[in-house]
Amino acid sequence: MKLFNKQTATLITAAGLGLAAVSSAWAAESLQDVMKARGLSQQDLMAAAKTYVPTGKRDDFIAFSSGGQSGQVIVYGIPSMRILKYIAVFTPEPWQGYGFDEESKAVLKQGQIDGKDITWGDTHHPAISETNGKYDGQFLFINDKANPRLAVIDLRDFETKQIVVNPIFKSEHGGAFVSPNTEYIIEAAQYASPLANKKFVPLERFNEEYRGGVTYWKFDRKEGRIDVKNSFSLELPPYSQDLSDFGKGPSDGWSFTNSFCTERYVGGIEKNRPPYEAGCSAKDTDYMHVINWKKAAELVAQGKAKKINGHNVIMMETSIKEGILYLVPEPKSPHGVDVSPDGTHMVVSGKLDTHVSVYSFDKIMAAVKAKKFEGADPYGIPVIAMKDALARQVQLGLGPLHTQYDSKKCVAYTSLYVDSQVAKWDYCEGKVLDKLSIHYNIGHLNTMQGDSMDPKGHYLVALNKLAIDRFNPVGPLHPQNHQLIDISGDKMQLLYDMPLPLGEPHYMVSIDAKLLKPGIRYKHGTNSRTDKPHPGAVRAGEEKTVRKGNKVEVFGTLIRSHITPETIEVNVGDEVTINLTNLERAEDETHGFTVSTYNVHASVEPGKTSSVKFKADKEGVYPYYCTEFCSALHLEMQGYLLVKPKGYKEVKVAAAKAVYTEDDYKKQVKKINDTQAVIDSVVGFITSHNYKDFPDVVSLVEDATDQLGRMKEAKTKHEEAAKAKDWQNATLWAEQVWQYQVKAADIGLRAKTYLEEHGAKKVGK
Ligand code: K7E
Ligand code: CUA
Repeated sequence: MKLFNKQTATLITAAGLGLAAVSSAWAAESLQDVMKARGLSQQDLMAAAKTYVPTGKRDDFIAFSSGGQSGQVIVYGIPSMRILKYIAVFTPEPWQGYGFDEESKAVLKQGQIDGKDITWGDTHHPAISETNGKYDGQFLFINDKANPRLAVIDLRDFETKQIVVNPIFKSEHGGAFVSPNTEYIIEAAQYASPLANKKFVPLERFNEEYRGGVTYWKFDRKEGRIDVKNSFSLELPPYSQDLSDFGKGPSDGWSFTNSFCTERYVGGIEKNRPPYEAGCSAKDTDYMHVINWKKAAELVAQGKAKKINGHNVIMMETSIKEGILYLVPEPKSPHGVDVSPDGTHMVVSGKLDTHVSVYSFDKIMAAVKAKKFEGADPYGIPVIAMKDALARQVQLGLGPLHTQYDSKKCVAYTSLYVDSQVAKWDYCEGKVLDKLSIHYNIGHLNTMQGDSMDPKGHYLVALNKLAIDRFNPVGPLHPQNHQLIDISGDKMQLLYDMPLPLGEPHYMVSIDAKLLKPGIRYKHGTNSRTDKPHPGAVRAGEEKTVRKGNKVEVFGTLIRSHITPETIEVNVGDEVTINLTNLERAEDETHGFTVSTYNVHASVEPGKTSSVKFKADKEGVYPYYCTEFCSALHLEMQGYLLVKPKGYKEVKVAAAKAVYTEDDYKKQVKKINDTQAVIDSVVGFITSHNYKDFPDVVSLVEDATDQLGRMKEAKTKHEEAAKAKDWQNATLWAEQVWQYQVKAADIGLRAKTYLEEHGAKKVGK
């Protein structure tokens, strides 16, 4: 092949040559040399081998970690611990256009509280949707503790689709956790407050008027959205409801929420009272709430709920009368309540106790059935005696917090915050199997799919609170430390430290990568935040600008390497909306869009339509451009917004002088012919193979055909101009033909490489 010019040459090199030099240099060193030079032990090497994912290969599991105060979700691969994405949830995220385009602003707006924007979140617990208690890879949910909200993320495109605000809480912690068929997503209050919260209530009225609760958000799987109207809550005492979990298998229909500060202590060092910490841990026990949520849902359907702030709330009185709410004592300041994969046991840790308590669902149900209670709490909720609910208690160490399960029967892992250890133990026999020190104070931990009915074992990630001296120092604020641990053998083995520089990730969930099937493009003209056709979408050739009064609406398109329209002319004071549809079909052909100084940005993936809106409040010249390096001519993907002053009169400007000659034109034509030869050879390769068996290649071929289709008009124009000896226009239109060719060749080469790498077969004519 002989083309050509710089761009195509670069494409061809990238497509396959130029690797030979690297591989020979690699072979000259021995493994021993590297170990010596880098001071690595055999064990280090083993750990590296267990985590290294070679170039081009993928991870076995995908982790969704809470991004803590960043209000985002971090997606990374296991075992490589490579970060793949930050999903924007409660906080604006410029790359994805989140909070900078109109579609995502509408999602963030759903999260307003009392009419105020809240542009951050304290995310704690992500949850993957389940079918029959097993992960189905369809949706992800995450809570915001600070401003009681819950978000829905669709795993078809990893985008946040909905934010709901809790109508009766002022904080929430025990969410998100899903019921075995994702009928409901649970959210439990943390810090009690008056439910209606319409008026001031003094702390002295805490016991009487402050309340906790749990909310069951109804999830409409078909719509992929929370059904706010059919959601409900249970009013609970002003204990600090903490974490929750849903029953499954035999315990399906029930949910469990632990609590602390059942002392109902309200602090007040200002009034010379002992501080919160002292008052909130004075008693030896707190309460686990045991709730029959299926029956609660029926009560709501029967109209037995009260409306508070327009939301269904089952009051304590009703819950007690109908027998859907019970309490079980749990050791001092508990944390975490984790239902075993078979649904038979609930494990609660005592932060200030060295034990974990394993409760038996059967025993609790037997006590409920026999109405065997040791008494009632101050609100009249029946209390089941600890001994009538406990299967066993196991001494694990200091500061147990959270528990996860292995694929091996009866094996659980519990984080020990104070000891900075992970304890592996048998919850059926009640014995410790192994302990591993980690760095440093561990909060949550996660085993692969370890909170579903189908745990996979293999790895455990310790989500550590403090990194202290583990990484290169970056100032007083340190990253968080996620440590990867091999749990496939009898002894746990520490494999890898990953610094996470994005808020304090409390909890993380992980899923077998095979269960995720995200799309690579949208149906033409989709609003990705509503999953519906975007009213601003147009097809190629339909682009237009519409003015109504002082409102200007642009209906444009994006395709390598062109923004249509190329100029937008408005008058100062106009309200401008720019809708852009990405016409590409090829995988990963995203275009970005911004207009200088108007604080707008959109990330427009293939098929998506996004819009940005602003007031053109100052006359002047504002370049707009594509922000994503999308092709060799990405920098040329540009245009101008021209904001004209009031009363501006068009002035005649002399046309630019011709600079191109007949010679230039002839050179262009030669270049076109040479390039066409390359395109023909690539097309020959593709069509002589079974490319139709590869949907990704079919998309690329469609894109290339698009580009070549656009060539015809430019070709006619350069030929006509040449006939008229207008060498200026002839040369420029010929250049445009070549531009289309280059783009088609770029796409064609990508298709060819794909076919070669995926073992496409030759087909007979
Ligand atoms: Cu233990 Cu919010 Cu789940 Cu933090 S919580 S660790
Ligand atoms: Cu499109 Cu850069």
